[in-house]
Amino acid sequence: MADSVDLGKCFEIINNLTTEAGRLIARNNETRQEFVCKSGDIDLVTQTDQDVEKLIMNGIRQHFPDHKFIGEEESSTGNGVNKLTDAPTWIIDPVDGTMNFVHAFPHSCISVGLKVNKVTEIGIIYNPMLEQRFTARRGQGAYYNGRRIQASGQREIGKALVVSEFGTTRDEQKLQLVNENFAKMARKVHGLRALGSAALNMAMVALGAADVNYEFGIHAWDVCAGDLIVREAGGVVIDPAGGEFDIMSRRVLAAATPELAQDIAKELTQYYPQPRDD
Ligand code: LIP
Repeated sequence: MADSVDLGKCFEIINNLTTEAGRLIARNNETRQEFVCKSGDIDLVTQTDQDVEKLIMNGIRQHFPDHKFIGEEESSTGNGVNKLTDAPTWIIDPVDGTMNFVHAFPHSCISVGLKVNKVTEIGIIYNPMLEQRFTARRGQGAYYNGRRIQASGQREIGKALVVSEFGTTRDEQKLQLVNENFAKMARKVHGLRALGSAALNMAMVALGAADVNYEFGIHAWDVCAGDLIVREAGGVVIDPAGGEFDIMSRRVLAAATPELAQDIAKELTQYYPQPRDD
């Protein structure tokens, strides 16, 4: 089916839509934003999240009426996460890093991936406040504002800059896990950062700025674009226990090299978030 999808046109359209939606996000990021809570008191949604998701979905529908969607905000209402099929499916996080956005901290992004036959063909991560656009098409490399990028090549855990997150839940068991892993990492790695956007964390691995990103509790829309962008930049994306990455598992580990990915996997205390995205 990939042959019957005009991926060049898809790429052009999503680039344009993210630019348009990015203007809205950047304008609204100038002041702190009102929000409502979703699954808990630190899982937030704003009017902008909803407006951007609609803008992107409607824009895609105009050109590709048969395409399907898995959108963060649509998934949190009604029927939950749509099932991933072989049909061309856009996986969308309209504002990844909503907590940052609510606080006018200029580090959030739009993250969009396109899957055809369940294979990711296009990935875009765009922070409109800082004009950072990460893009990839399968087999064609990864780019930062149009410049080809490469993961760092770092193999040594002791020299690795690691990014991870506290996540969007105060569940006691999850918080203990996060803190346990942070403590383990702090003893072993070069540096540890938590910047508040799962998608931008992956983009930093692709850029060669960070060497590792792991997180338990992410969703498909947080990592779909990042998975492709990291791999196209020569990095690896695996399950945090060391096996194959499963986009619906709510678990991710991205790294500059396979050796580093496996070393980090061995260190991590594992956590299997429920429910999965499928
Ligand atoms: C969130 C990320 C956050 C991460 C969460 C979640 P949202 O996305 O930005 O950094 O820890 O797992 O993915 O809710 O802001 O789109």
